[in-house]
Order: sequence, then C-alpha cells, then structure tokens
Amino acid sequence: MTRISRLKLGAAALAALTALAASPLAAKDWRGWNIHPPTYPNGIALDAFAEKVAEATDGRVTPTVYHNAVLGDQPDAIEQTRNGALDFGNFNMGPMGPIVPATNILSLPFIFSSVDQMHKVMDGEIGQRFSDALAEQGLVALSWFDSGARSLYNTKKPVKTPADVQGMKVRVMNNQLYVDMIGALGGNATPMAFGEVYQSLKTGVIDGAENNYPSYESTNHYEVAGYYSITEHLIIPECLCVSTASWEALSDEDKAAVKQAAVEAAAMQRELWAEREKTSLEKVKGAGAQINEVEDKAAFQSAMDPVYAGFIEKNPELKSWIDDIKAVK
Ligand code: BDP
Repeated sequence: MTRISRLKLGAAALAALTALAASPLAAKDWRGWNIHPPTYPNGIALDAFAEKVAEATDGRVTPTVYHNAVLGDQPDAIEQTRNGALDFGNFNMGPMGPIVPATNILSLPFIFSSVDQMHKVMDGEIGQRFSDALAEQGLVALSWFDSGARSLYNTKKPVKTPADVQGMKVRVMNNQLYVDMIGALGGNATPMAFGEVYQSLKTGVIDGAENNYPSYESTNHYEVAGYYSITEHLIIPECLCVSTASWEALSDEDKAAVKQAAVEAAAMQRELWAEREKTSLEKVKGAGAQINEVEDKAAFQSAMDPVYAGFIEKNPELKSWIDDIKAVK
C-alpha cells in the first residue's frame, strides 16, 4: 500500500469514527461527579444508577461515577456539568445557589420544618419549579436525594445559644447566604471546599463547621471537632442532575430509561440515608463526640430574621415561594 492510499484510508476511518461518535447509535460514555466516597449512600446509589442506565439502554449510555471529588470541587463540577464537560453529578443545592438563584430558597435557614416536609415539597409542584430553574441553567434534575439536617460542630464547646457562636470561625459551603447566616449569630464564616475542612479544623484555621451526621462522620471531622450541637439549621436537598447537552443527545426511549434509573436511585439513596444517619451517629458517639440538644431553637430561628429580610429585599419575586413552602404541611 502506498503512503498516499494509507493516508486516505486513515482519513476515511477517522471520518467514519467521527460520524459514529456523533450518531445516536454510538455508545455514550458518561462521566459523573460525586463528592463522597463510593461507600456513602450517595455513592452507592450513583453506582446503582450507572449500572441501571447501562442495562436499560442496552449499553447505549454507559455512565462511570468518579467518587471522592477527583474531578474537582463542587462549584467547578456544577460548571463543568452545565457546559457539558461532565455528563452528570449529585449536587447539593447550597453551592448551586450562586448559579441558579431560585435554589437559594433551599439554603434559607429553617426553611423546612422537617425532612419529611422537605420531601413533600421537593416531590411536588414546588420541586418542579426548582427543576425548571435548574433547566434554564443547563441542568436536568432527574431526582432528589436526601441530605438530612445540618447542625453546627466545633473544636471548643457545646453550642446551646446563639451567643455561643460569637467570634467562632465557621467553615461554610460556597454561598453568601451561609456567610450571612453565621454572621447573624455573631460568628465569622469562611467558605471553603469540603476536602479542606478536616485539616483546617485540625490546625485551628477554623473552629467549626456544619453538616449532617453522615458527613461529619465520613470525613472524620468528629475526630478533631468533638462538639456537635443539634441546631438543624439547614435541610438542603440534593439533585441527581444531568447536563442538558448530554440529555438532549438521548432518544426519547433512553431519556425515559435514564429518568427511571434516577428515580430508583433516589429511592435507594433515601433508604440508605436513613440507615446511615443512625450508624454515623452511633459511630461518632462511640468515638467520644459530645452531642447536645439545643433547647431554645427559636432563639436561633429568630436570629435569622435579617437573613430572610436581606434575601427578600434582593429577590422580591421569590417571596411567594417561601410562603408556598411554609404552607406545605
Ligand atoms: C455534604 C453534601 C455535599 C457538600 C458537603 C459540604 O452532601 O454535597 O459538598 O456537605 O459541606 O453533606 O461541602
């Protein structure tokens, strides 16, 4: 074979391959982001989602989940999924706020009265409004995962009243609302990536942070910040979100299969979550963490009035959403 004909053949093969990759028949190797370890409820459910999708689409879509935030921290991963560099991810609505303003409502402290009420809201008409807002920013929310309730923990002392937070340096997720929230309690908030919190607690760069039991436990934060105070100030849902670009490349049949797999994954995650909350609590208690109830939660709630006022002032069009959420019993 001459060099020219080999080149021609090579070019033809390349053209064929390109056509195949662009055709709806080519297998789509989806890359998915997860901040948690594969053994965390979210990791297990995401792997089950990936497996189910591959099976239900007969291998037309083959997702792989990259655990432990190896593909970047959460704000980056959200951006990458929006622009199609990543195909899907499990995202908390906290760091989503700066990108999809309506989702900030879910980051208002004490917005939900309980996790059950949060489920009712997210699985109903109001949840659909959040999905619509996400869709406008390039993300298709296929189902909602649980993330329990977040409480404050620190290296110094039990928090019982807002005054105990005075002067404390507290790590928060990337969202101005949390800076305002800690500020309203008299503390100083530091937005920081999840993966940096352990070391920062250990070295005293920060005094505390806030999270649910499973994350407090899985990150080993309890080893270095042994006072966990049940403030339950935030109940934030998480989505299983697919990039609009990846979604639109699917046939209707495959869209239905992926949606179904996501709904099943969420049901599985919520079940595993309920168990994990118990085992995580047992584990941190067994390791000596001091968990305290907060009797006067109302004091924390009323301290949040300026946070709500500031939010409504900036987003008057979202005021009615707050009222709608509060009306769901
Ligand atoms: C966990 C969430 C995760 C957040 C993390 C955090 O599941 O998405 O990134 O908290 O505090 O509970 O950053």
